[in-house]
Amino acid sequence: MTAPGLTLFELAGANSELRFSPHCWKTRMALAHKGLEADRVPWRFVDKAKIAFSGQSLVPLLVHGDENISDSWRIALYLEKSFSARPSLFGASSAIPVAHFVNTWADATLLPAIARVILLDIYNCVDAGDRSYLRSSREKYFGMSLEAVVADQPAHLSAFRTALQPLRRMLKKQDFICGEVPAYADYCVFGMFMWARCCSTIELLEDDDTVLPWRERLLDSFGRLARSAPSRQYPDGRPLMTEEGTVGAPNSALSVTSGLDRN
Ligand SMILES: N[C@@H](CCC(=O)N[C@@H](CS)C(=O)NCC(=O)O)C(=O)O
Repeated sequence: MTAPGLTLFELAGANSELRFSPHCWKTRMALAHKGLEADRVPWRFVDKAKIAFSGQSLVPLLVHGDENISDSWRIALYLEKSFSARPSLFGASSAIPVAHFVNTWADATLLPAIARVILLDIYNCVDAGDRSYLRSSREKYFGMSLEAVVADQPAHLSAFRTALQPLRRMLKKQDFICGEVPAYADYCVFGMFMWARCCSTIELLEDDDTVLPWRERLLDSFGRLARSAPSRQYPDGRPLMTEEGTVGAPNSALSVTSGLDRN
């Protein structure tokens, strides 16, 4: 269902079909959960003027009629309230603070851990016009060059996997963070994995990780919405074959494949 006037501004890569923001993915999944479709507008880092009407400078930005809602968490709350007759993103209202904790854990722990693995891949995904902004803003944040941030990639990957331990233990006992069916807390964490999948050929999970079947289930949910989204990474984690037929190494020149071409 396309709700009247529902428009989502999403961060896009050099290929405008590559929508890689972890926070925008939370919103994509939330909309799908509610059975809603939005007009999805590609947005780039340097396009600040295009969303200035919202009084802030970040995406996701959801426009619904006269309402401008930014911040993925606030968008989730807005969707829950505005489309209350549709499947709940949280279940009982008492579950909202717990989902908020999961969102905060994903943003504060998982996001920086993944950034230390894929930051240079992200740089290679963004549009040429976005590169100097991305480099300078992220180098300022990390206090070092992008190359230095990802220099010890194996150690950063290992640190990320260690950070997943609470999730790993939980998913030994249940299919989703929210129980038998997925809901918003799942999407908060899944958005982080979509970020990596979209931008990088690096496989974040080991083959026997119990987080992996959870990620697979979410890739397949809502008619394979996430699996079929353009990305750099095959679902099984194998490296991308470039147009030349060679194996694309992480950080190599970007060729975006549509997931529709893959299994
Ligand atoms: N807490 C916000 C974070 C939004 C955010 O940081 N969005 C990034 C894209 S992933 C952005 O718009 N960055 C623009 C910039 O860095 O200038 C949310 O959950 O939506």
